[in-house]
Amino acid sequence: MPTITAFKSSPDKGVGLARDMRVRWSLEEVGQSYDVRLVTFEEMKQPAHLGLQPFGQIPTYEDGDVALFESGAIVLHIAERHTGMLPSDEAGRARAISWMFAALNTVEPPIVERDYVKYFEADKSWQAEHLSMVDDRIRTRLDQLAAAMGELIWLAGGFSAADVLMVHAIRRLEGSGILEEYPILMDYIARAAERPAYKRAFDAQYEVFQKGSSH
Ligand code: GTB
Repeated sequence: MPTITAFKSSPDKGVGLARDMRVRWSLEEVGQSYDVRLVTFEEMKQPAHLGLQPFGQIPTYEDGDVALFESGAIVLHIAERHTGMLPSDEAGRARAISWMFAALNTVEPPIVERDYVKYFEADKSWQAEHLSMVDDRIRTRLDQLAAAMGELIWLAGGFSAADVLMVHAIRRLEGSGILEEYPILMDYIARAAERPAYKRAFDAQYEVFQKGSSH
């Protein structure tokens, strides 16, 4: 049974924005049970964890001889070893993997940048200007993503690992007001959140927050 790592005390307060959520969701989609090792910020910077995750972050994934870091690599590993998260034909699979990389390399970066500007540049006189520039870059990507989705239900034919990564990446914009400009993407997130596997993953990470805040 694989073991993953997650925040002992998630800064997102259980809303499921930390990247263990995409790993939990993938494991739930394929029906693979898993253990979770909760780590503190201090533990993540210690040699034991750095041996697994050189950047001192969560999530990680261990299963027998296999030790992985980077949520995208973990989701791909899970998708490749089970059915149901990647198309079975070569062309469809390649297309879905392209969308996985697009989520991580093209759509997610300005979204993550937004959080840095918001939280780490709060004392800078140019914060508002920088935030507006980053928001424009985000809108460019969301315009393109919404156009590509059009009438599609999922990004690559049926539901796939690409949807796990894309939905989770854009969910990080919740609360910014930007997502509401994109009904196509709001519907996409709502569809994903209705999936039983998503709900189980969400509940599991929420339970960590609840237990942590009850003592
Ligand atoms: N590229 C890596 C991956 O995809 O696995 C990035 C992993 C990563 O950023 N991990 C974060 C982490 O461990 C947690 S998920 N940070 C601690 C550190 O770097 O010291 C990012 C995250 C954190 C918090 C919220 N939040 O509070 O809303 C959302 C997302």
